[in-house]
Amino acid sequence: MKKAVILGVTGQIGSHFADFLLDKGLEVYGVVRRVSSPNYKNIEPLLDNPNFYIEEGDITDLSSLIEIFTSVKPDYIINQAAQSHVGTSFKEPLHTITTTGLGAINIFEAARICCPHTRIYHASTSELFSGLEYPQNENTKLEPKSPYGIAKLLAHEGARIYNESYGMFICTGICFNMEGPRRGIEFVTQKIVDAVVRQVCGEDIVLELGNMEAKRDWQHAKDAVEAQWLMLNQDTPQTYVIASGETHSIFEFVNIVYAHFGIDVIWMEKNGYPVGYDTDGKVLVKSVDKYYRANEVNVLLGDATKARKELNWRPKYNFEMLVNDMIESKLIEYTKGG
Ligand code: G4F
Repeated sequence: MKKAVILGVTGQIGSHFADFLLDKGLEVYGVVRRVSSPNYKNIEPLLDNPNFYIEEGDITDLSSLIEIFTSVKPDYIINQAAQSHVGTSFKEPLHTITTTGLGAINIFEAARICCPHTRIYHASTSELFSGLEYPQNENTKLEPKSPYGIAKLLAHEGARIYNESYGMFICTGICFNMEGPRRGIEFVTQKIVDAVVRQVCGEDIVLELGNMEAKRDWQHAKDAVEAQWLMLNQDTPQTYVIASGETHSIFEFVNIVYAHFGIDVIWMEKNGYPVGYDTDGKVLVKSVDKYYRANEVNVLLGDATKARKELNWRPKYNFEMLVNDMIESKLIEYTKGG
């Protein structure tokens, strides 16, 4: 039985990866950081699976990684662990660089010491790009605009250097935004879906957002995981852009979610910020200063031609299916028990 260690197993992508590998018949070791209130929501159904094991460790602690890799002897290491919120990275730059950047180097270093032949997947990101030129592919200039982007650039280049210097197998996915029902509420798609469903269920709240003009290439998390697995099983470690090839603004996303419930949003400007009203003049959504970032990647639009050709990767979800999946899951969550 092949074994995989997943760093960041409790997060959206880590938990989907665990499901995927268990379905493929692998033994999965999920690494979990010790915290006083653990959040196992995404992996709850796996806790009774005889092929799923929890290991306590932290990517910022090299010795914990060495211990895990030495005892498990994994065939695959999947790195999905990070401080992954771009907005937070402006407030906590050093923490972000330590976890997201140096944490990845710790993983490569621990693997070099304990299991240099293990295949590693490293989660890179479209936040490496400036967003000034698009569509973006593997040859687009890397020019991050946030502390998160710098941290990911360190890790991205680290992967290349460990491959070149030690002949390791670290493949890298430059993944564009990955969404779905397990997406954390602090990310914009889930924040929008959550608020709109609450409003539709009768809660008297206003959805507060930041910059609604930014455009993102949103894809389903499950599709991205499939591409990541295909990369891990190539002959050589490569870098691939993984994206849907469509881009939509935050405005569009908001309008589509309301439209799902037959609600037309009427947009106006108040004190220089957009405000969205329903047809009775009630405020549904507004843009507020506190959610704007110090710097922003304005347009992300990925060109995944290389992945489509070399990995024969074909996403199963289009944009509409992704939005519907998120709305339907949220409706089930909020209407359970009335
Ligand atoms: O959902 P977001 O926070 O995702 P962002 O910043 O694009 O980053 C995500 O995708 C990256 C890949 O491209 C990952 F590397 C990263 O880890 C993460 O998963 O924000 C999307 C957009 C931004 O332009 C942001 O400024 O939405 C805008 N936005 C507007 N109002 C907001 C809000 N974002 C958040 N989180 N919350 C708001 O209220």
